Amino acid sequence: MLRPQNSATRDARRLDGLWSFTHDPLSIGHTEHWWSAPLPDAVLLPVPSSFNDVLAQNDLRNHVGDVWYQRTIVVPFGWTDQRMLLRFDAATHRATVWIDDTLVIEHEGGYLPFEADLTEILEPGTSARLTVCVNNELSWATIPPGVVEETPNGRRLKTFHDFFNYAGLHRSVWLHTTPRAFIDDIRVTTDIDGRDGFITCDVSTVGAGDVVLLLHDSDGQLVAQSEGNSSTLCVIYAQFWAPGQGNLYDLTVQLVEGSQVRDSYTLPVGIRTVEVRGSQFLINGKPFYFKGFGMHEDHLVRGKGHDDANMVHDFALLEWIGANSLRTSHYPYAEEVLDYADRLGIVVIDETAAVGLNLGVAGGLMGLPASSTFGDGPVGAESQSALVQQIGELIARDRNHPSVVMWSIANEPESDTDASVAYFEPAFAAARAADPTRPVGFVNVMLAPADRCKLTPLADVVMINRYFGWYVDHGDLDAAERNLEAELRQWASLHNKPILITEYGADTIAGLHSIDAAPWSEEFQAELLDRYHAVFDRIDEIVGEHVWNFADFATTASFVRVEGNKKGVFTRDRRPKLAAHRLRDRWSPGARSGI
Ligand code: GCB
Repeated sequence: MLRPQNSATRDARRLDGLWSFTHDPLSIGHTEHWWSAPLPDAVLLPVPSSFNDVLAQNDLRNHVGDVWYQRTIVVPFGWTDQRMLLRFDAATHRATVWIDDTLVIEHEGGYLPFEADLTEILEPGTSARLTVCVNNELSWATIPPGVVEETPNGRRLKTFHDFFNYAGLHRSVWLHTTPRAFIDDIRVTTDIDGRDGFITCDVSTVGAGDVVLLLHDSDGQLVAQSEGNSSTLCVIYAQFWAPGQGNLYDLTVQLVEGSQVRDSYTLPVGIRTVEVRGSQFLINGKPFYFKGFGMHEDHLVRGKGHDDANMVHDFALLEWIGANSLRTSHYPYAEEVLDYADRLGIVVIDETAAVGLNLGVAGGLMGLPASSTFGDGPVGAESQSALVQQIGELIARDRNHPSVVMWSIANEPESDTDASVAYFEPAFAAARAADPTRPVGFVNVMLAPADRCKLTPLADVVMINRYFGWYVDHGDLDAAERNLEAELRQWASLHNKPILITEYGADTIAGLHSIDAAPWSEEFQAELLDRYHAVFDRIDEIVGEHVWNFADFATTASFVRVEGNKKGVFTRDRRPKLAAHRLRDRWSPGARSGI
């Protein structure tokens, strides 16, 4: 599914703005056919945005169930003889969509796009009522999992992940066209030989016409061309995409019939290679060291709603601090983020929304007996096929982004049981089948150390989250440094793979200072990071460090959270804590550490 774009043959209109909105605490919208008339008790709510924090209403913030969005769409006369499509960049976690009284599409999975073909439904030159029911419930069958509980105070959603369950229309909604004969999909893979680059293109089309490929460099010069649905373009003396160098070419794909261009689509392409060799992670054949963060799509007021200003500012802070990479913890981010990472040369680990598939973590933290997640546990075949489907959709969406260098199948799942292997084998297979060019991994949790983790053999890279000094050895940085080093050396000796530390950090209240670096103070966070870095610098197999987290973020309330998770090195409104300056000293080009 190609993203909407304006081209000589295509029209794309964002439907963003204020939509009619109502929430449905009694779950009566479906029985009352709310799609067939103006929504009852509607207010105006911005799209894109999470619905939770925009209005000052507690019941809406914590609402579990359906919410309804509605607006009028106008179809231009000029769209006669075009295919007309309605696309949602995301609806969290599931959506049902009507045009007037006709149900046109349903989709499950809160962070990936879907679209309905409305060609037979819309009439150019008329308008129509668009209604969307978005539901934010999770279950054992969904990715991520959750449980809806009935309480005397209403329905509550119990989640097994550490971020607020923001929901709604988080990303743009589009009404767009393609010609009747059209370019359906494009897949590019790239290779390098010396100073030359190769772009292999596989194009699928519908309807009559031949495929023509034109490649322009950033000055607009035509540097290569070819014909046919499958072909390879060669770029002599190519400008490669590389970390810190977002060199892109414009690949224009045309569907041509005689002398007529029937359809035209332009895709930015970066030429680069990714490879895991022994314990090294190579980009363009050179060892790469990840410096950066696990992040969240999380901002004041708009929650997980995408916003270009916030995105550009977050990337500006990444540049300021000297980061070269990020992980889309713990779900696929807006495509705008990947586009921008492509342009800036920021390296991305692209993660699914499979977070919370580990009942041992909840039990472990609460001192409860461990219960199994898979096998005898509650997570079974339905969840497994939801994950496989999500991996397919994720890779179909993101495979052409040069910034994406690795797929992360899951964050901190149960991984020390045979049942976890049975659950994840099809997920790894699906990722490898959909994309043989990128490494695949998952993020390991402390409960499954190197000698017990059974999923690591399926992965190309070891990605681990460790909280020595915080959740264990709390406040004791000498013990933390010792135990971290012992554990990392065990990983290095048992698995011949690159090791990337995908999370480490400490909750820190901005403005809290302490001479003796007490936990929660800015000094403690900075010192904890220093101690970790000293260990990383002593172990050759470590290929990167992603601090948890880039910024403070919202979570559900809990006695271990002070108005959210405070492990950010920036506050939620993006002010640097002491640790941010410390990281900048370490990461900036030319800094002392030389990593
Ligand atoms: C983790 C999780 C992350 C949490 C973090 C924490 O291991 O992957 O989602 O937010 O720990 O701060 O507890």
